[in-house]
Amino acid sequence: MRVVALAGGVGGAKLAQGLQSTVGRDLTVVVNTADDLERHGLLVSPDVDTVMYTLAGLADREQGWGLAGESWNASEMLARYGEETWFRLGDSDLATHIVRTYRVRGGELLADVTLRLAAPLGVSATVLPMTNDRVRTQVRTDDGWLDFQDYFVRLRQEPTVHEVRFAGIERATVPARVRGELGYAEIVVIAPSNPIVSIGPILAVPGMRELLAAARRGGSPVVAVSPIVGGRALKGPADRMLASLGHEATALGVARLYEGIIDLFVVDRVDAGLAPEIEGLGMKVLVTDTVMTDDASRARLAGGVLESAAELRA
Ligand code: FO1
Repeated sequence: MRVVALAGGVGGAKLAQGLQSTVGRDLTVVVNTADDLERHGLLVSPDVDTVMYTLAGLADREQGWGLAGESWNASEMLARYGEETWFRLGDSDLATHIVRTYRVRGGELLADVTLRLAAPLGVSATVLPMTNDRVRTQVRTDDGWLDFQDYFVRLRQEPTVHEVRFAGIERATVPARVRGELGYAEIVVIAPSNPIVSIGPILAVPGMRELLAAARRGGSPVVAVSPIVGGRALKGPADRMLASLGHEATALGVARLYEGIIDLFVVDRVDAGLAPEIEGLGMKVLVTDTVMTDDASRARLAGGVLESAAELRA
């Protein structure tokens, strides 16, 4: 079963790991790159790296991002040189950014560089960026427009977000390899990532929605898993962001954002009561345990999602 997952960082990486444990090499993960940034002259792709490290079994599981057993000597030295170090880069993680940066600056496409980074780490799935082009999420707060990581890390997601934009998105294109994988996909899974700033940019890459629509026309269902459980985001600011942008901060609010794009929406048992209203949007609903606390729950959710999606193909 060829599966393509669309994912952001931590929540997306967990489900991707469950999917990889189920379908192995038949999984492709298309990852948000609008959170990317330049630090100390290096290109950093936080969500791509979170997915890659998680699929390689190398991630710091407590933090969700970065590498397990990381040391921070370079960061301390950078601080001595007067560099801003609020966005922390571990010593081993730095190697990833160094290799990414010189290969991209040498003319390689980000998609090819990402494939060449994941392979030596032993990742069996195919990890691809949503685009090779530069796209940057910015959020409007009371203090004006901020770069995403300024808001997310430096300001700890405290400011209220009034508006979101993806700078550069109109010129971005879907990488050829992503087009190909979506063309072959038998099931497309939208991971339980922030629908506004993680899945939002992926769906906003010109041509991406059409590729999902073509998959559906070809009989391959698109399934999304709610990142909101009982009205709360499991991680990050998705609940507050939904509310401040005028959406309902519930699984129903997320389902409304995916209306017309998906065939099946997966909600947690605590949200079973929302199922009739979600079905009213023209999608099927799977009610199951969606909170992924360990490898077993990641694999269980992935298995359940794929099984229900496969029934839609039959
Ligand atoms: N998140 C933090 O909260 N603080 C950090 O200092 C930080 C550094 C960092 C470095 C590399 C990387 O791949 C991810 C990093 N993240 C950090 C996570 C990242 O900001 C978020 O997970 C995503 O951008 C949101 O999806």
